[in-house]
Amino acid sequence: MNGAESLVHTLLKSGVEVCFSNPGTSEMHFVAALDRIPGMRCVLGLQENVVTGMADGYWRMAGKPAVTLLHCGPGLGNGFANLHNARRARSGIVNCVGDQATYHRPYDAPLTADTEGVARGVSGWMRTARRATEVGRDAAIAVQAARTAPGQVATLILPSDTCWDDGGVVADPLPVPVAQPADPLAVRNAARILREKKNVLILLGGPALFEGAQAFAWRAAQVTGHKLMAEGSNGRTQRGRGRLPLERVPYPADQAIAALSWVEHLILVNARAPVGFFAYPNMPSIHYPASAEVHVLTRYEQDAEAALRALCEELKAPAAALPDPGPRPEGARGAPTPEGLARTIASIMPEGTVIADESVSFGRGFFKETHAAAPHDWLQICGGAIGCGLPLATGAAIGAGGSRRVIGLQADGSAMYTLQALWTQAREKLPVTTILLSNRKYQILLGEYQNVGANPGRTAMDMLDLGNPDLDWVKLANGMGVEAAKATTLEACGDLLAQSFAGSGPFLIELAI
Ligand SMILES: Cc1ncc(C[n+]2csc(CCOP(=O)(O)OP(=O)(O)O)c2C)c(N)n1
Repeated sequence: MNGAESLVHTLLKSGVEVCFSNPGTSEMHFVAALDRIPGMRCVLGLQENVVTGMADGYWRMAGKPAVTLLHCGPGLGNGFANLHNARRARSGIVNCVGDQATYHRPYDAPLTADTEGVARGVSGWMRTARRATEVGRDAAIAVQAARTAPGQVATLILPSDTCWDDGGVVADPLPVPVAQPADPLAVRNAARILREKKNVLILLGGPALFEGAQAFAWRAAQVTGHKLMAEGSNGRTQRGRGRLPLERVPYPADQAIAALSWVEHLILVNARAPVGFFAYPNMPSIHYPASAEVHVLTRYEQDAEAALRALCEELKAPAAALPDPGPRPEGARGAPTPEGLARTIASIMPEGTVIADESVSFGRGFFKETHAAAPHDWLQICGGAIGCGLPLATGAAIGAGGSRRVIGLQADGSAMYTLQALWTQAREKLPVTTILLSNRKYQILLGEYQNVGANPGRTAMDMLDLGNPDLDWVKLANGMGVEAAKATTLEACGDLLAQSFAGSGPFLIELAI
């Protein structure tokens, strides 16, 4: 058995079933091993940032890692932005990068690069395999690292001779470390703050946004009369009927500061105290009042639901029915508005829909209008590196088992970074409906430009406008094997959504906004 075969056997034995790949010469033995050993679903991405984004989406829905197959430092570099987004979403990925053979590295051949240096910026765990006999062991440790709560990018760099040399040994799966229980002192402290103080905000992030944890958070908030909110960007929020109608910390700095201005105590549950995405002149970096006290109920690696349950016990909080979000919205008509589009989606999306949201500036009104939709999952871009949405939707469709409809809410500028993901959707026949929000601008940056008091002139406009030539998304999608149509009204968009739900494969709606 060679190293590559021991790698594949070990990954399979450790429960890794999907490989998102974009291979090169140094990975040919890995590819050959995948060909010989049955059991791994291999999904090709036509650019590495598609591969890494798919692996992120897969984890968010499957709750277990996929393996990537990337080519050398430059391939890893291409996949960096979506590994960054995955790191911010706290997604687990076994990130395998083939590299120059150990003895070839000193010759400084063209594809030789500082692969470890690139990996360091996004990896919670990293190792370069040294010899074939150790690759199985290294792979088992990588899976364990990827699955260690809350989840992390575990990069295993594989010099090609560690894959082709004989002597591979299959390693047994290592135990998955469970999320740590909350500190009882932190639970008692949170209970005391909630009982004794006023103007307390419980801020939820990570798995605290799953259904079970939400119910306990609601009980604790209800019995003490305090408020709950979600972080601004979240990996996966369970929403819709039967879940909490949570609002998120707004993205624009002024709105976030206003929304949090009343807070005197902030209790964090797998969340971070809100700070600005960016600094702005004369704006504070932190978005909650500087005088507010910050308390940690759980850190990222701790069990949010267990902590919130313990908090309810400490508070003797009785069971409480979740607030009624009202009737399911009706579809809207006419020119697209954020609220109207959200209502249209909410009116028809099936139970179990997964939303992959990279809607950027158009999406800010979506959340409020979808609380009364059928139960669904909402995935956001967490690291701000645009080009996440299409791959995320693709990986999520696979991670969700292939039968749940995924709706991509996709801004056009961001889509252009990783549009190759559409090809993978077509090849894998995935149930993904992309609503391509075509404003032919970098609208958010136009807003930022105007915020500094300037009006964009010709040169600025050339950097913020996507027209001239206009992108034709129907042709782009068709060219990659995805059915597509244009819509200019919400009723047309609703009809196309319904049509796509009736099919089993991908569909793209170019919605002029
Ligand atoms: C990797 C990366 N490159 C560049 C940016 C800077 N950036 C932020 S938003 C944006 C434009 C987004 O345009 P679009 O996706 O069309 O959304 P819109 O602003 O029109 O809503 C750019 C270029 C970024 N955030 N990440």
